[in-house]
Amino acid sequence: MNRFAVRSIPLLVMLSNAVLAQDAQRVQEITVVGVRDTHTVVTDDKMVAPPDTAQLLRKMPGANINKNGELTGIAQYRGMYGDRIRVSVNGAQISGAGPNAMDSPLHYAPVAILESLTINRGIASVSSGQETIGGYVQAQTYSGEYGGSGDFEFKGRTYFGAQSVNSGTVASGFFSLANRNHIIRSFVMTEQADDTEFPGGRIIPSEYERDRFDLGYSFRSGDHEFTLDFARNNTGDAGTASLPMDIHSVDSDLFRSSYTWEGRDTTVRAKFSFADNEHWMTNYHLRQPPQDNMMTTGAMRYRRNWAVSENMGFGLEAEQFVDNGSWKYGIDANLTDHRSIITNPNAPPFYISNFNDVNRDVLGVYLERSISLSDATGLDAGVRVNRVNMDSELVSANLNPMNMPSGMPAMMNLMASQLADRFNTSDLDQTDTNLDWFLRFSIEGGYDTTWYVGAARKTRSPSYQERYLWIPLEATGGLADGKTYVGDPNLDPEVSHEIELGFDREAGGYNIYPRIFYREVTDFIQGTPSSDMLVVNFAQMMANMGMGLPDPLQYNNVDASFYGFDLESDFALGDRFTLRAIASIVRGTRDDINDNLYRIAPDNMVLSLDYQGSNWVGTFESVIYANQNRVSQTNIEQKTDGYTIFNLTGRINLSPDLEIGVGIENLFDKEYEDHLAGYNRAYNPDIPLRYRMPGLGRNFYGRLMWYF
Ligand SMILES: [Cu+2]
Repeated sequence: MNRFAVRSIPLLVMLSNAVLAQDAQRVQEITVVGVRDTHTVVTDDKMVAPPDTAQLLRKMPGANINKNGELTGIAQYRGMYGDRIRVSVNGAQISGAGPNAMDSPLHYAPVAILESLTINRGIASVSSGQETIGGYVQAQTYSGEYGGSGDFEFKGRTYFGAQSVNSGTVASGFFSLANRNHIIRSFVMTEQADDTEFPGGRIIPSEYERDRFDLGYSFRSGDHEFTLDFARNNTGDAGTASLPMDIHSVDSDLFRSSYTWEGRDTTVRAKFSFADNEHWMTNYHLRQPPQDNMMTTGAMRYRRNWAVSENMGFGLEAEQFVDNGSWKYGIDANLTDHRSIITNPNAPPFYISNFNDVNRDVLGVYLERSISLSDATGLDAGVRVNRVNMDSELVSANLNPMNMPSGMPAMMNLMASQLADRFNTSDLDQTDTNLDWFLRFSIEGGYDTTWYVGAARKTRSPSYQERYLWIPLEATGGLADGKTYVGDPNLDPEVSHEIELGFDREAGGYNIYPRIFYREVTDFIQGTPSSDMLVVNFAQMMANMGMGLPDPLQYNNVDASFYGFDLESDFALGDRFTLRAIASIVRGTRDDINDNLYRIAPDNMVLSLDYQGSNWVGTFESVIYANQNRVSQTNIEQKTDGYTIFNLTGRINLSPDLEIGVGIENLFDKEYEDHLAGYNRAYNPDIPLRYRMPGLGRNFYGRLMWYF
């Protein structure tokens, strides 16, 4: 019996007791016919080598990761990524401090504290989040369990991990003191690694260090439950070689609280969260600093960036159970504030007020219905209205720190002040009212098959970078295409219309869950070549000095479509062997011109064979990526070749409380390019500048989990 099975039994008993106890007083919740609409990975059941939770997405149907560093994974789903994917960490939405998403939301749910990661397959309900245009990902961290009696019991889990590819280690402990009414919990973690190896050398810089501390409390009594949690994240030096700078620090305080009341036929959920993130990054402390060239000294091109964000989130929802299903009514708010200032430590008067107190406040209201139309048919439907208000304070810069009367710095400073004047007099205060809806219909069709059809309209207002980037820079939420961009406060929200079809076939030992989808996005926000002479000339001068590429892009509303297919399936081969397959295919194209969209995952498949021993589990896995020739000319994207790598893992339970796991990733040390990892931007003798980033080399890793 594996560890999970051993641990599940008391949980199941507890659950069924709870259900029995509730039956007496609660209205029977009926099960509405539907297909399986989520895919969850439970960390305890899955060997994971990297520290970044986003890596788990690579093995989920339709999902992938845009990797800009070892701790900087940006979720991709069915061709959309970044702010188009709603990521929640314990129900809270976190908008990181980094204008290039160095601290993307999953940065705040490290693998060592992660309990599970869930991706919504296909169309997300409107209650799952405010802007779910591209999908919905949920990270849940350990929170402990209530005890069975009034006596307090001390419990916990330690998690130690190590890997060879970067000499990375992680040590963590989760501790709880709980009885039937209270849980007091805490978590500590420290992790660090050197630069990562690939078959041709090392990725410089890719080292990292991160510490984390959590403290939480839950209280339940009768129908009421209340929770309070605080987390402190301290990320230190962490290389992001696909971006123009590296992380020097990310210091964050995260606070969240929730209240749930389960009445006779109504459940009320309230939640509140607050995050305060501060971030430093530079282009000189982890990578080779700028060197002297014909136009300027290296010292004049040192850059350091201070960026902060504050988020506040609030949600109130009532779910009402009725004879044929349920109703949900809710309101929610997410208020974010960002600031970013770029300086040069060698020339203190130099500064660029990159984002000055930009606000993005979203207020939403929704109504959702789950209804059992008959014994064999079910319908979920919902509608949401979001009001998005955005604004920015006035901006400025000093690009002439020596106060030269003429020459390049004086000229660029003049152009920067013209750009700032133009931005400051434009209509910075913007309000959008966005309407979302969705329908999901399921019908049981015999032969162990449930058919499914879904449709949705989803919207997204522009990000703060897309609206308020006023001077050509690479502050793009982590696009990492090497292009400089400028924003436009007058951008319109994106509107996506999507249909999805599929079925679930669950026939004993053989289960398959395929989906096809098609979506059209009007006013899709994409960088297009700038024709603004001031912007173009400024970027050209920067390029002449050795800073970035010429020909900047301007965020614009265009038309795009996405379509594809994904599936998951499993097949039992006798009692002990299971074959599993996950496949993902997506296309993303521009509809206004003949071009592909940028950074779309290549077609890929994960095939694995599990063996269930008496006290151990083994998995042999092949990960197959096709080449990606459908690249974006607009984003000067480079093609990549396909590849296959093999992985091997094993977990053994030495006792019910002790598990040891070992694994080898990239068994044959295959050298390959990771299409979604961008291009090298730091000096490296092993990888030329602006060449594709390699995938990781052979990696031996292990973990030890001890429950007490
Ligand atoms: Cu950053």
